[in-house]
Amino acid sequence: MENTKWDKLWINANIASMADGKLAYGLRKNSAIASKNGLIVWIGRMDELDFNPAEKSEQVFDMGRKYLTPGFIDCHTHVVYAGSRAHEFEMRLKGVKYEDIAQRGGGIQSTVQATRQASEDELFEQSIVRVQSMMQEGLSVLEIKSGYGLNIESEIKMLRVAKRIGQKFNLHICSTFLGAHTVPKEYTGRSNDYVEYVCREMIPFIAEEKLAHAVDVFCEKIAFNLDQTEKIFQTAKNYNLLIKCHSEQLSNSNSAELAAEYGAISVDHLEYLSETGIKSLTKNGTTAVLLPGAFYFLRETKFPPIELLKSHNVPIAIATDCNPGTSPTTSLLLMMNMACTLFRLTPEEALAGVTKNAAKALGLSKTHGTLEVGKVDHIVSWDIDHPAELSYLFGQNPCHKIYR
Ligand code: DI6
Ligand code: FE
Repeated sequence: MENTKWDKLWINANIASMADGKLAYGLRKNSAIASKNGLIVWIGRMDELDFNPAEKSEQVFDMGRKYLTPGFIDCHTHVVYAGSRAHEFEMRLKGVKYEDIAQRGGGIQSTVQATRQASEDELFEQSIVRVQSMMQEGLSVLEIKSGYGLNIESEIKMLRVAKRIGQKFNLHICSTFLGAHTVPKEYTGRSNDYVEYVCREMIPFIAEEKLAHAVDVFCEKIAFNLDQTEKIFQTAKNYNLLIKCHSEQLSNSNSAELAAEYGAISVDHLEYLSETGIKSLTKNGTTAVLLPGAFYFLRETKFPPIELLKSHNVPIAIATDCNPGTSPTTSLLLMMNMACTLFRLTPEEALAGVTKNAAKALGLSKTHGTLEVGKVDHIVSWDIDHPAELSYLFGQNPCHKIYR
């Protein structure tokens, strides 16, 4: 007889399911949730439990009225890299310009040099320190970009480390190829030749080896222009890879519109996004990923057009953008606080930004991002008295336990 027992049952819980509907946070107070084979099979009120939990489920967790949320999803990180740029932080505090540092071979180039020199094991060991820190805050899905290798062997090394991280921590990893992060030194003055290399050699190999799900481009004056970006998008499309774009971060280049026209699942940063760009995001169902850590660390003054994104119903995700140059942080909780304090999102919008909408930004909406029947049972319990505390507290981690 088929075993009809559930695998896991959480009882006496306040469940911030983040499911769409009338209830803020999709909140179900004094409720229970059950899963089997890693998927949620039942969710309801405690007074609907007309059976003995221990007879119904292999494992029973009495949550004592703790709050449960979906597992957190960090949908934009450069967490795999070698070395540190702390010395640049000191230089910038003494007034040295970001651009001047880059001119002197600092900036992304210095991380590229360190990442190319590191062995795969050294790169793995340095990166897992940051991932372990992320996991203290209820992480269940992690997007990891390449982009500090800028040649095929080093880009592959980075993507292999990303895969090993998923295996070591039993984390769901979404790998993104960001070979178009900046022009490497050996191609100085020959950016078009480098784009050809990205399109003709790197993307085909990475697609065939299934080393990445998506392709991303840094479209910016200091990186790649619109024509080069479009060439890379077209190649990504030809190889059935999802499209993302670092868009309108330091200036407006209309890359968000181009990305949306290519069916991008997300455009990211967006400080200089125009209303025309926003309309194309709505039309194409592209998610906006805001990165308050980079905004804060660069002391940016141009805010993303939050109210226009909301009025045009563009889903907003929030991520760490964990990287050594502009956002050296591993804390999604701090990003939630910054999204509210700096960008004026509500706590509910910030929590949706690291769950439901972060899943959208990775093309995972069918299986992740909310606590509903049929979704994965990635559940986190928190020592809080209201879900708003997850954005209200900063520099404090109320995570009780991660069930993955
Ligand atoms: N935008 C950023 O803020 C980072 N990359 C990007 O495309 C900067 C990465 C770095 O400085 O190492
Ligand atoms: Fe980034």
